[in-house]
Amino acid sequence: MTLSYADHPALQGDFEPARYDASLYDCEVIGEIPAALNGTFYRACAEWFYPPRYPDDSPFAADGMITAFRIGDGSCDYAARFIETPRYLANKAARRQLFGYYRNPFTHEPPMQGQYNKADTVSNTNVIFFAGRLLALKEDAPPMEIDPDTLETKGFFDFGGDYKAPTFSAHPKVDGRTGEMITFGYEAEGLATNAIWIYTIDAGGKVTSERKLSAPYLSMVHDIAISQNYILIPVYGMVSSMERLREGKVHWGWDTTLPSHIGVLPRHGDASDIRWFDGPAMAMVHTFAASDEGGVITLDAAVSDGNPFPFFPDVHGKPFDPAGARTTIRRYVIDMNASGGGWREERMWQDKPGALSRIDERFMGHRFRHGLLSFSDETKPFSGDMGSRRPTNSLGRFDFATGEVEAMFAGPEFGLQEIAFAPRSPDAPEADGWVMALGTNYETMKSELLIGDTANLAAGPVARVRLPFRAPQQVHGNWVPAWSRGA
Ligand code: V55
Ligand code: FE
Repeated sequence: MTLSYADHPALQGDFEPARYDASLYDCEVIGEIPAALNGTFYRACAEWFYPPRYPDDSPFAADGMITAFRIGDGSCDYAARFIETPRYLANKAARRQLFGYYRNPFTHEPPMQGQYNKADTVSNTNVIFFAGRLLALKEDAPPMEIDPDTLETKGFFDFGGDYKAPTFSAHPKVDGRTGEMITFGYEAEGLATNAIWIYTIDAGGKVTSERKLSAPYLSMVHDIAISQNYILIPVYGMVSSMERLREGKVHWGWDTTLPSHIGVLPRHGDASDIRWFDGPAMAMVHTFAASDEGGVITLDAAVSDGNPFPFFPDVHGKPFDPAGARTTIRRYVIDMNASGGGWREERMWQDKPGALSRIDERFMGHRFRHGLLSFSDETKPFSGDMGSRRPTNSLGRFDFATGEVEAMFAGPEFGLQEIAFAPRSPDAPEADGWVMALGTNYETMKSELLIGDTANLAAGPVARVRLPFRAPQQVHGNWVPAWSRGA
């Protein structure tokens, strides 16, 4: 049996699989890690332990890994570990990839054929610390609990059986003041169903409500937003059906002909209180956050007009359009007092593509002013080679009130992953603290964690934590302050 990645053009260079667990005490640091920075930067990563069964499969089906940068007293220790999902363990036992296309159980090798949810999830999308537990998330299955210290896999977690949906979003929202989680599962009544089940879970981990919705049509619901009074649910033309799954296709296809929708559910209302607003085709894969006042909701998000994912083909056979995939920051204004069912769209920051959008999460569900993002500043030099692609090279703090951005350029050798934000103290002003992101140094092809201070982003990184190898590819990650773990 051969095991090789050579036939997989997408798994070369920076994307060559990092197949190892790792543990590294006291990393090399250039500059100085701020003495007051105390906590752990957890990253959820996607790495093919065995190559995909189909070379054109989506990277979303790569195995989940968790990495941890533990920072305190100016030092940093590093650890990385594969998540032991049932799929990862079955593949290891068979010494090959038993599973077919992303979220298509009809394409799995017998005896895995037809098995999905807990059987074929890769738990690779996000990692959060909530109610005393570290949870790795993937939107096609329940959370996977991970030991926050050893990174060992503990198993699926369903909040004592009170979380009933078979799926759980990778982007739950936690109210920055109350600590309440608003989360959901979609395809909640089985594969290719348009059921979305919304849950609230209190800060102690107790499920406090369940609401069952039907979307206008089945689409990827990767992220939602919460404001003070509402839950916002975007639905857009990333579609699926049992028919396409039976035909042996990758789960999602893009359909430009469909209108998009935003569902508005009162945070404390019933499922029947949902109102669906409609607009032209767009893809709102990720949101920054939302806020409302006097019944007028503003929802800020990085949005594209067309298909953002080249590996999810157009259902009408149109070729992939890179221009349509470009995300820009937009504000959606929804007036709950108006009788109409539309929204007003304002385009806010148009010249910097690839924005990975976050806010200071202490302000989630409340009035906020700043976005925090990784982006590609195409005016800056790049000393590496990515072919026609341009690297994500900057971390920014965007001011929604003025439209201004302050930015930290990582340096010409770096390609960055998603930003994480560490508040300076529990009650520091909004977006005041440190930003960080993992980067590949294209001169060494090794990874570095770059840390900047929001007080002077233009000065560049204050510390570079250098790993003697390339770390796995991040999807999403979060800074978990020591104070939030009661440490
Ligand atoms: C996304 C990512 C996923 C997934 C579904 O970025 C949507 C969107 C990394 O996995 O499974
Ligand atoms: Fe995401």
